[in-house]
Amino acid sequence: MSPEAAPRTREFLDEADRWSAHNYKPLPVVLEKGDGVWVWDVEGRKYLDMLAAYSALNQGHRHPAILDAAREQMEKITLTSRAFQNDQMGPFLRELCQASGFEKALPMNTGAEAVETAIKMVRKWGYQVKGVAPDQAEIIVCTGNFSGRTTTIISFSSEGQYKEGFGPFTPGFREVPYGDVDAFEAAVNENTVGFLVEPIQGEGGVVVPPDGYLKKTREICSREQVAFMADEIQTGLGRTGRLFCCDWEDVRPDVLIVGKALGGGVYPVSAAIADSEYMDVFRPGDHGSTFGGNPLGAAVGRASLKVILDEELPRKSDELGSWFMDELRAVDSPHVDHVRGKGLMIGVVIKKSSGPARPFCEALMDRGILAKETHHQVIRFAPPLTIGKETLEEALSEIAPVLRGDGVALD
Ligand code: IF1
Repeated sequence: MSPEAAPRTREFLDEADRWSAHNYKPLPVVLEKGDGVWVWDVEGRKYLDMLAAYSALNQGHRHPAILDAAREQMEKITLTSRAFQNDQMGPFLRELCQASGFEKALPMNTGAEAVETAIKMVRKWGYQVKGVAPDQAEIIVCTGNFSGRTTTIISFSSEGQYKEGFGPFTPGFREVPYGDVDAFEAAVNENTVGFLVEPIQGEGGVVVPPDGYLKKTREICSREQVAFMADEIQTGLGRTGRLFCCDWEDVRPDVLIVGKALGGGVYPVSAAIADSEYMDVFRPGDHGSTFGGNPLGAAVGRASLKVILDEELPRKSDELGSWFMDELRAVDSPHVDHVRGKGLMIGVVIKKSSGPARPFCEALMDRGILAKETHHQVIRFAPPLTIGKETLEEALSEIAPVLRGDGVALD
């Protein structure tokens, strides 16, 4: 029950509590409308969305160009399955490959499906091209990784809760500390086919690796014939101030994995992107998905990518993010340990002595700011990249007192 909530909110909270699995602990706010960077709850209260659905809303809520593309496509055809071709998938994949600089893409729906696609592709490449012995392929992953919730993906999670009760696990993954080049180099062996890495760890707590980490591990991958697999599902498509986070170190992955904002907050769209050397291991019937490459998702994907490029969202993220992080660092707070991130992918780390980040998020909600904690101590700020500086300035006037403890139920 939610006794303290307003009547309509309480009604919705209780209904969801009764009928939904309890696989989340969401903030007690029930949203019914979104527009740009703003959302409204069922009480008519307005909030600034500083989470953007974990970077699936880089273009903001209900971007008109993306909605128009969805409406137009819905008047024509929405789903064909891959048993037949459609007139949207080819153009979508061409535009996606041209924007990212790769030869081919395999369209899927959720991020996890694109990660699974990349894992299967690189394993098969390892056997057919690199010559690894059958079923011996290893993919190196990092402590603190998050790449989705499927059984294979949580098999290499370092977070106990994500694995607990879900075994037995998929073998063939080797974990190394994130950011440690020597540990990565030492883990490479003749069976290593891939290195799956987030250029910045999102769920891990907005963890930025040391400068040069991506470049040095990329060089080792090239030397050792290991596929560099960048999970840019959260960091990609402008979030960190470049089109892709790997661009910060001029690193070109062998496999680029995208999702979230590729669907513009309207429809699940993801893809694994690579050159033919990798992509051509797939033969008809090897892999697929009922909805992957569907015309509605492809039309939405085209519009979503176009908005990111036409509105220069990577540049805006870089400029606004730098300014916003400086402002957050300037807040004199006894509770903030440090601020980290790139572009508008920002984490404010709360000192352990001040308790978890959750009460700060609850106090922010009371002031009309929706943000989410990650890994207990980190408040994640990741608004739509369409946000204006004035809006962020207004937000700061609410965020600063909360960071100083105003209205926060400290332990
Ligand atoms: C949840 C986290 C974020 C991702 C990266 C792949 C995926 C994700 C880097 C899988 C998805 C989502 C999943 C969602 C909450 C959210 C999340 F807190 F779980 F970890 F963003 F940080 N790679 N992240 O961040 O994509 O299959 O979900 O489309 O599962 O709770 P998906």
